Amino acid sequence: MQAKWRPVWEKLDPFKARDDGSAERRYALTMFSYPSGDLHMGHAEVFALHDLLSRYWFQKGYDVLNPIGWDSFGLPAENAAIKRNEHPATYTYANIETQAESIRRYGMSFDWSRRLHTSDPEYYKWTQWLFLRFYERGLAYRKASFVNWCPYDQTVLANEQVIQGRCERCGHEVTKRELTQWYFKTTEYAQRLLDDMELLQWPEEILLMQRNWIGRSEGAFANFQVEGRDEPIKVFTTRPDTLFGATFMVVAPDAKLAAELVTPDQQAAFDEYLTAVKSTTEIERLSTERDKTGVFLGSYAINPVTGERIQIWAADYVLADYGTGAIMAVPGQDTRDWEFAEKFGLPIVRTVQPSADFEGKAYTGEGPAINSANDEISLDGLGVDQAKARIIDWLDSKGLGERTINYRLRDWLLSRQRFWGAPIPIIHCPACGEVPVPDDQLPMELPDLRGADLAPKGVSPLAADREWVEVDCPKCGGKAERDTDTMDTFVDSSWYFLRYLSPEYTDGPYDPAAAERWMSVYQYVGGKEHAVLHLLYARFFVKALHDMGLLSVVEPFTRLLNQGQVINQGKSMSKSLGNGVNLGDQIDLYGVDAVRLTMVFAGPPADDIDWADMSPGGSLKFLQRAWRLAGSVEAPLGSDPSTGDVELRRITHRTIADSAELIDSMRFNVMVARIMELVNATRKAIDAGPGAADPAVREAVETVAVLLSLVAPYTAEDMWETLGYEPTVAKAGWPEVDPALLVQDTVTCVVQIAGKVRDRLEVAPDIGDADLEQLALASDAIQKALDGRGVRKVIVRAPKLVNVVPA
Ligand code: ANZ
Ligand code: ZN
Repeated sequence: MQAKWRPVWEKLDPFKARDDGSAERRYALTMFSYPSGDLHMGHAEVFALHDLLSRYWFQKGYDVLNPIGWDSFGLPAENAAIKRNEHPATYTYANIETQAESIRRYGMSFDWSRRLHTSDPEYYKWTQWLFLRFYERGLAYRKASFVNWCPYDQTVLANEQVIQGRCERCGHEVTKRELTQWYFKTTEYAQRLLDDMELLQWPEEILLMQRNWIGRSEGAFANFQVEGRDEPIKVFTTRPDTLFGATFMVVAPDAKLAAELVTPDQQAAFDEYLTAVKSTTEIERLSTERDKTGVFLGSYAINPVTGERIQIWAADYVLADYGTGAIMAVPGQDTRDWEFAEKFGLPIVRTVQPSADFEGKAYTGEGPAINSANDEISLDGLGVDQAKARIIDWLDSKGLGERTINYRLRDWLLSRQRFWGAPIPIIHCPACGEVPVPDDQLPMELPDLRGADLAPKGVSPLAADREWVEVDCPKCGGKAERDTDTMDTFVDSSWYFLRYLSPEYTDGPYDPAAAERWMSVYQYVGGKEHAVLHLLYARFFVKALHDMGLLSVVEPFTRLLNQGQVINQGKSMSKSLGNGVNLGDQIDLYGVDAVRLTMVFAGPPADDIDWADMSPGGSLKFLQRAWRLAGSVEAPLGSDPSTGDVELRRITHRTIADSAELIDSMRFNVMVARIMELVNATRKAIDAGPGAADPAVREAVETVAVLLSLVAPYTAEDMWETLGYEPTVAKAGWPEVDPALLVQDTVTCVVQIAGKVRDRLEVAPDIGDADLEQLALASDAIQKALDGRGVRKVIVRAPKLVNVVPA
């Protein structure tokens, strides 16, 4: 069937978006793939689910845009290429061809005319162009700081790419390095990223992950004077009400402030400590289980309300890039501070009265403030919220602090010390500083570096190509150097859905008129592993583009569907476990349609699919049963179904109506079950009467073909041909439902009085007990038989029986 239909479809090209205003537009998008190897079972699942939706909208008559491309820059391809001693470009483009062939074989309804690869110069020219627009607005900037470093990939990573202290790509433990790097100012959008979530129809789980990642907390800044230093230390606290209990301070050892505060006699101890801290992951640092470590810096601060002289320590449980990188430690109310104070013998003062039954260390609960008064202000007796408000007002009036909101979200570190990415279009000039590459010189192409050693060494391989690096400054003409870092692949994927809209457009990254017509993406389908990566970055990009006047929408993806994982024998597939399942083998064994059907039928789309529990052979058998129906039909093409068997017609029309509802609510597996029921009913109608010549049978089989076209395109196309139609069934149109055929059948309900049948009622099969009781008692026959007697009890067994017990 593949050999027969592929050329026909490729010639018809039925899935090209028309974009002519002839129908309502719908943008269907599936996450594009990394070209590392051929398609795998995970692709097979996401493609099957995504294609079902797109094909449904095609059938419904929408002008669907369903593009495909490759996220072809990046570490996975680069690492794989290096391992094979190949150039990343060779490896990448070969894989793209392999995947493209597999996708066509899989029968996807893509508009291939919009195909793109993010590693093509025609694409990354615009990635660079966008970078420069961000740069002009101050949304891209360079700064030195301690950054996440992957010792295996020899490159920095964004916070979002550190998963439980490990590199998102290779799984190695991440360490810290001080480097000057490029950032996008995602933090400027923190609040809007939160607020606009209300525009999104996304799984609550993903929204929650983003909300936590952005991590908004309300609190205050408070200033602490330092002995012998002009500038005070500013701290961020969510519990300003506990200020009277701040008995020492802690700064992050890797923050600049620590190095400034350390006194000469503590320098050696501090240096030793800092070295140890650098190899500690953020997860470890924040862990409450870990033994507290730290070092006294030798400096003292003054608590602004108690006037006490308090020690300043450095400890790794305070992070350099959160809040201000310094905290007031309140052991009485904070668990980590308590542990630290206990270990190093620092004073502890409770400022919240614990409840009577409390027997712990730090008390983090509610209670009246205690030990919190001086000559000017008293919080004693106030509850936490009141005390917070009072102290913030006081700090504010004294110029010692202010109310504030803090976000956990960090700016997005975007530069990478690797070859296979878009070069950062900046030139460093000793005289002019950072100079953007002029737009008309874009793309700033990668040097070829064929034959060069691309293995990660901690500096970008681009730096080794002196001829490429050395340029004339675009501003002063003097000797200057190109930036040698490349951009994170997530920059490429933050705007690819816009390039699809006008892939040939040369006046900008996308045609603004096309964006006006198609955006936002109506439905995005892909994995939830991107929750705080791609899905957050793309939202940031779209908001920034909106602010630049380049886009009218503020969100990229209106709806989101996250498919589950395909696992095997209860575990993720992996080489080391030896439980991998090869997609090509499955297709060879059962065919494309059976694999697709199995994926859709496995369960709700968000659930994992254990391939060991699946029966692609069973799917194949079902498809053959469905396919044989087409050959059995005897009623001629165009025969009038209204003259056909009403029972079968009821089932057909109910299946069409239910399928639409089930797809809209993403219950695809149930829809497949309904198609199976229709197939069985049709077979029965053929074999046991009313027979193959009944026009209702033709109607039923045509319906099966159209419904199946969403999941099993080859089988459906073949059926369509047998039924006497021209290809393609993909555009047959969604069958119209006759509402008269949806009216539910009724059942007969027997109404008894004291066990004797007195009436029969025709009722809906799903009638409720209460409704049925009311109906029974209202019946004339029953009222007559009761003859004025009262009712002691009514026993209802909906929908079949009501028994009235008279008084
Ligand atoms: C005093 C205090 C007393 C605090 C108390 C908490 C409880 P969230 O809610 O997560 O934003 N903090 C501030 N900056 C920090 C940093 N760079 N590294 C580690 N911890 C830091 O947490 C805010 C609280 O975490 C702040 O409020 C501060 O401790 C701490 F009973 O200040 B708190
Ligand atoms: Zn210059």
